[in-house]
Amino acid sequence: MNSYIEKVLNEIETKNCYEKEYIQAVEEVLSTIEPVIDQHKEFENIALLERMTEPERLISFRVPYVNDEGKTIVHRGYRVQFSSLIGPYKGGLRFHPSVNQSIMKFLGFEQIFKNALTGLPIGGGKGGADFDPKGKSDNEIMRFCQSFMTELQRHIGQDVDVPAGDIGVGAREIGYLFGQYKRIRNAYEGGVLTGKGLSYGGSLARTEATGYGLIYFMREMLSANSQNLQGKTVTISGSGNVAIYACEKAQSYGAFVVAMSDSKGCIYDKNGIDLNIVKQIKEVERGRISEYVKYRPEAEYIERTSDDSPIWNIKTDIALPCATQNELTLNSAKKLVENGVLAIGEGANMPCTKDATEYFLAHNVLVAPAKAANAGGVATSAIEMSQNSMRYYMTFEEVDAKLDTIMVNIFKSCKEAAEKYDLGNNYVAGANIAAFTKLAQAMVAQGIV
Ligand code: NDP
Ligand code: 2IT
Repeated sequence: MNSYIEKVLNEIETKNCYEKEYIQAVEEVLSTIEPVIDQHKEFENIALLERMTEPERLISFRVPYVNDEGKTIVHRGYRVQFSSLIGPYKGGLRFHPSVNQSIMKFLGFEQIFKNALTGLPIGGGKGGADFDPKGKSDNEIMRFCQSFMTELQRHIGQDVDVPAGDIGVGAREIGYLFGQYKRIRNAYEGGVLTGKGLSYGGSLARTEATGYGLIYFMREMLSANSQNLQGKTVTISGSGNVAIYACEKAQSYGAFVVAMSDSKGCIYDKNGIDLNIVKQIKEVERGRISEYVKYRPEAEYIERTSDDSPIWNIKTDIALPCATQNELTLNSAKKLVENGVLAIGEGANMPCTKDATEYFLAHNVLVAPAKAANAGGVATSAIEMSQNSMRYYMTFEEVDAKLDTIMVNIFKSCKEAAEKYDLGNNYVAGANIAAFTKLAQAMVAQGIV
């Protein structure tokens, strides 16, 4: 390995020894950009990698709220303002009990590269709290969001840092967060949050964007390898925002989606998933995916019993991990390859473990890497910001067409970077190299900051 990369990786492992997801995300990027670093000996002297891997700012704060029983609960909130190199910090908020500093930093780091790939003027950030919205009343969610925003508001702004949704943060949470921001700041700063409701500044197609974008990227990747989605069997982990709209778009291209999941298990419907049932259970009732079999008794529910999700044991042409980090392990990768999988599309952030990704690439499975393949969500957030600045709304078709073009261009960047460095169809390395090249140029241009 290049000695500069090795030195930086060693320092990062020592300095952040408790942050395993963060180390994993950095290792994944640095191990693939070696050909670029080899050509730029000057980067070491200006500590380019050290600066790129150190967040500009990391904020951690107390979030107390009173639950419906009158008890006070304290959570920990975060915002990692990772990089403002090419635009205001931009990235989602995650509310999930697993949230910690390592997960925030890994997501913030990934976001810088993803946002660079979109070609739009957005820097990278991420935030959230170790709060579980599951089973909470609307009033509890509202009080939590208000408390979270009471602190967060002093760090964000439409030209400073623009949060959005992620796991556990959807339209309901964004509404409560926006209301509290506006109340405290006494200004209608529409572009301070994205993923807003359509009645107060949201963009058409933002809800669908990440899932649709994933399928647009998959379409491009398959087509570059003489394949297409028509008639392909697809399995999709998760049943949240990304999974649902990936399913919708895949079905519209004639793919046959047979399985979806949540953290407790998966459903296998050999006749094809009825997405209206999934939407009713998840978007309206906020229920569990297991309830699907009540509506479709011919479908099967398989409970999860280990780290290896049962969904990856199902034979499929295309697997779309759209739930969470490290949800697709080496064991699962082996099973998928044994069953003849053709392509993987990462809808979630870092869903494949490093050894799983390496196994796929070594067995000629096409991999659409998260930074590129799920960038349609944040790209459409940037389109929402520009609509807010213009005080104007685009139609669904206009936004969707822009999203499609952005995904086509992202795939092109990944492919061209892979070809330039003789990496064949390794789009994982291609995405990292394309994004890194752009960021490095901006970093050199802006001096030592
Ligand atoms: P949602 O909260 O809408 O859905 C999350 C889904 O993932 C649920 O089905 C959930 O199941 C499942 N899940 C969450 N945690 C785990 C876990 N530890 N193990 C197994 N399953 C889990 O989130 P999104 O759909 O918005 O996000 C999904 C992924 O996509 C995340 O990795 C996110 O970072 C990424 N992403 C999201 C974007 C967006 O625009 N929303 C943009 C780009 C990436 P359960 O209900 O049982 O918890
Ligand atoms: O991981 C992601 O890209 C998101 N959760 C979306 C971020 C955004 O600002 O829309």
